[in-house]
Amino acid sequence: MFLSTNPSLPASKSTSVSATETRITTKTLSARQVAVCLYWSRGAALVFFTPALASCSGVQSALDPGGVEATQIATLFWVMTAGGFLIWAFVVAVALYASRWKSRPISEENAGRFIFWGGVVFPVTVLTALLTYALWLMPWLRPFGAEEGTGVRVEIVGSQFWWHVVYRRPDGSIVISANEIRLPVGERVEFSLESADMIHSFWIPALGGKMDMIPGRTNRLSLLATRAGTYRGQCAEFCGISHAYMAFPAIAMEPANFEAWLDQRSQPSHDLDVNSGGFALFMREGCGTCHRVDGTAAQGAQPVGIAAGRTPAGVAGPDLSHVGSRLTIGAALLDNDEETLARFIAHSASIKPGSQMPAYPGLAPDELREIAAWLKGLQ
Ligand code: HEC
Ligand SMILES: [Cu+2]
Repeated sequence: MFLSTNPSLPASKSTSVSATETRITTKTLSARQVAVCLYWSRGAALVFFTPALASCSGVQSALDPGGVEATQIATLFWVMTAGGFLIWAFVVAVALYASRWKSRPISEENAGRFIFWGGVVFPVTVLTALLTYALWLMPWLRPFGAEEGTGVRVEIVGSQFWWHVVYRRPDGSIVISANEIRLPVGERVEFSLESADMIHSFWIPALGGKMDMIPGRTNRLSLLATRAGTYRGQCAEFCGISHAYMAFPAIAMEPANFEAWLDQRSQPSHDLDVNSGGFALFMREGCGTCHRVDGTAAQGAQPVGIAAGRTPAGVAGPDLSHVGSRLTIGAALLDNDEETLARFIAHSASIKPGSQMPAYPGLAPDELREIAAWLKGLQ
C-alpha cells in the first residue's frame, strides 16, 4: 500500500490492480483513516498500559520491587516496554510519513533497501540485544553456586491450599510455621520447595520470580530482600478449586528482629494455657490429629520439614503453635481475629471450597468461641 513499483502511476490515485499486471500503487490515506489508525493504536496502548500501571504499586506487585531479583525483573520489564514503545512509535511515524507526507512513489532499489534495513537488520539487531540482555540476567536470578548453603534456609511444602514452612537455622535447630513467611532484609534466603499433592507455584512478586512446587521433587529458589515490609505471595499454578485462596503474607524484617522472632518461635507460645477449656475442646474434637501445637499433646500427623518428611501424603494441617500472631488465617484469606477463627473452623468447607480442613458446623457457638479464643491466645 505504501510502496510503489510503478513510478508512472500518479500518486494520488487509489489502488489499481489490472488483470494483466500486478501493480501496487501509492495511496494517500485520508485524514479520517489516519485518525482511525491513531485511535486504535491509542486504544491498544491504553489496553496494555492501564493494567500495567494499575499494578505498579502494592504488596503483590512485581513493579514495586522490595528485593534484588524483583528489581532485576522489573528493570527487564521496563527495558522491554520502553524498547517496544520506541519501535511502535517509529513504525507509526514511518507509516504517517509514507501516507501523509511522502506520497511520491519510490524506486524499487530504495524499497529493497528499506526492507533490508528496516525489516531484517533492525529487528535482528533489536531482538538480539534484548535476548542477550535477558540471557545475561538469568544467572543473576538463580544465584546458586559459590554462595550455596550460606544463607538462611526455609523449606516449604505446598498443599491444597496452604503452606507448611520450616526454618532451618545454622545451629541445626528448626522452627515450624505455616501460611506466613518471614525473612531477614539484606540476607540471602534459600527456599527448598516441594509439594504434597498438586503442582503449586511459589511466588512473591515483589521479591522475585516464581518457582514451581512439584510432588516428589525439590526445587530451589534464592531471594534477597532489600526493603523491610509486608508483601504478599500467591500460588501461581492452578492447583484446585481454591487455588486463588492459596496466598501468604511475606514479611521482610531487620535481621536482629528476625533472629529474635525465630528465638521466640522455637519455643512453645509463652501464653500457652493447656488447662483452658479451649484446649480441652481442641483435643476432644480431634484437631490435634492434624494440627501441631508446640508444648502440647497435639502433634498433628506432620513430618518435620522436607528432609524428615518426603512423604507423598505430606503434612496434614498447618502448624498452630503461634497461630494467634499470624497476620491472616486460611492462607491469607481472612484477617486473624477470634471472630474469623470461629467462622473458619465452623464453615471451612464453604469459606474455602475443596479445603482439606473439615468444617465443624455442629460445634456450639460458645464452644467455637472458646476454641477461637484459645487459638488467638497462641501468640
Ligand atoms: C483432617 C485434618 C484436620 C483436622 C481434623 C482439623 N484441621 Fe484445621 N486445618 C486443616 C487443613 C488442611 C487446614 C488448611 C486449610 C486451608 O487453608 O486450605 C487447616 C486450617 C486450620 C486453621 C487455619 C490455619 C492457618 O494458618 O490459616 C485453623 C485455625 C484450624 N485449621 C483449626 C482447626 C481446629 C480448631 C480444628 C478442630 C476443631 C481443626 N482445625 C481440625 C486440617 C485439619
Ligand atoms: Cu497451589
